[in-house]
Amino acid sequence: MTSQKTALDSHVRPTVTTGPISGSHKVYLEGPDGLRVPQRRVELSNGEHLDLYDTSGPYTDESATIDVHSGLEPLRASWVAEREPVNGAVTQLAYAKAGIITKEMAFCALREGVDAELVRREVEIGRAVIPVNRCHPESEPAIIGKKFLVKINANMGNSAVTSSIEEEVDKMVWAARWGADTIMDLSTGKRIHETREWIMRNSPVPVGTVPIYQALEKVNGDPTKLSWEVYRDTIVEQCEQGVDYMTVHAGVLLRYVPLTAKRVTGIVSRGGSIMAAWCLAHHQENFLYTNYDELCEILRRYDVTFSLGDGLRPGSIADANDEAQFAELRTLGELTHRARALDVQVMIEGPGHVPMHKIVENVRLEEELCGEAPFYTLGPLATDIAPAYDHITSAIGAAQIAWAGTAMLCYVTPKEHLGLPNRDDVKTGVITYKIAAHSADLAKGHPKAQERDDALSQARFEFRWNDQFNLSLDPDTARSFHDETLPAEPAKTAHFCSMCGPKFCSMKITQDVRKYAEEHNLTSVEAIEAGMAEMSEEFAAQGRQVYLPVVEA
Ligand code: IRN
Ligand code: FE2
Repeated sequence: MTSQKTALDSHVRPTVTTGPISGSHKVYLEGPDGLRVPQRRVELSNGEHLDLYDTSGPYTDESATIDVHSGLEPLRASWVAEREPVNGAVTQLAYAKAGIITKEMAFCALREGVDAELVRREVEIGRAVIPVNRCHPESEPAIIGKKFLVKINANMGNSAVTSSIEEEVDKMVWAARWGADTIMDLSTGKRIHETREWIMRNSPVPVGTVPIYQALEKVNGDPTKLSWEVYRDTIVEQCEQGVDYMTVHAGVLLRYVPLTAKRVTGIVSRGGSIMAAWCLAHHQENFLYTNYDELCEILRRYDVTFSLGDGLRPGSIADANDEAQFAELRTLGELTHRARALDVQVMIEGPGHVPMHKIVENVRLEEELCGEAPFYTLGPLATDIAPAYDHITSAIGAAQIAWAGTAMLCYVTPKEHLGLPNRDDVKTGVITYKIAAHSADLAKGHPKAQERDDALSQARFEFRWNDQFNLSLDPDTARSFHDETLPAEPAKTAHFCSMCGPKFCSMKITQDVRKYAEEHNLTSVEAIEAGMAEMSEEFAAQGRQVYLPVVEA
């Protein structure tokens, strides 16, 4: 398994965004064995600072030289090279089972602020995965599991009708900058291999793909022409390039396809519909299912993580939690246990479109059937009625499903159901999903999550406007909204904003109450009472009139 890297074409000239995010700079948390975990330090105007989990890679490090034509430094190359296999396997799962804490595990532990033994243990029992293909040494390891910070994935990739390699590389760097923990290259158009090579060599985050898309391209888009051989060659090609996790729709069994006949939206998964078409045309069992052991063997050699696809996920509120969906989930459970026995890491993909009252059942069933393998869901959209706002309809479901135990959320952009997302849509999708993920982290009581809320709230209360912007998920937009009405520099310390103006700012009034209390040696409640007594005396002195008499002109 010698990875022969295709040289990156010099005719392709992507421009990627570099430089720190406003108000912050890169620092490294030093760990044992020379481990350096990147963090983003937000410097505050009161002399304090806050260090944040950072997915942006070297692009936000001012001291790093970025050359997209040679790609990122292969950080993990020596970690991979110096490691002996255990029981013939080189996967994080095999090492975890053998009681070994790998550098990747130690890195994740430092990154999450938890004990390395917890990381090892969660990987061992399959409740967490670390998607790190040996051929993607440029990546900074991240752990996906319910005991850790909720992760988000950003999809990108060209289609037959739109986008170029330049745009997709730019989107990848852009998504990582705003907080995408992984990205998926879902290219289906021209130059799929080359686009992926560019993304792999420059991506600091794990990269996922859906290999059936490229396999279909190889048979000129006719699903009935697909075969295990074409698929197998595609998988090997992608493993060699360094893809860290792969969506595999092996649970779409022939006998489940009729269960979708009466659905409002049938089969909405691209991969699911391709496999269903193949099964029906040949009247044979899904070749991903019948060749599953060999598939496991291949993924195991590279430590590629399975993302078992939800080919029969509901595509509408009407179809949520139906027989087809749960039949497939049961098969995914069987496949999870088979992969784990072969030391291959597994995540499970989930819906889709689900109304709020049916969300928790999805998590409960997934955990029961799939031995708590990390759940990775696409939203779900909590309602179907808002195309153009589906980042929001889906973030409502995403926050809830993450709170219930989903480990990673696949973002949905405002273009969902309408078109290919552009760079602005990518940012909107990422920020929206950071909100959902972080809200779940808070609700789950993650020890570090609330630090950021508290720091931001404190800054807001103390009218440290720049600190408030810099602590936010999107400092640039927060600042520009503020500056729309109060652009002058003194407004950055003013004790009000243009929403309520100086007289009606509740925070200013609270501060005045506290100040009055302090000056008069009262508690705040007494201060309010005392202040009211003063006011009522004034009122009485004015003759107790609520409305002032109209002065005739
Ligand atoms: C995530 C959870 N369920 C589906 N997804 C993502 O949907 C999957 O990871 C991939 O990025 C995308 C398209 O999958 P289909 O439509 O081929 O199933
Ligand atoms: Fe949909």
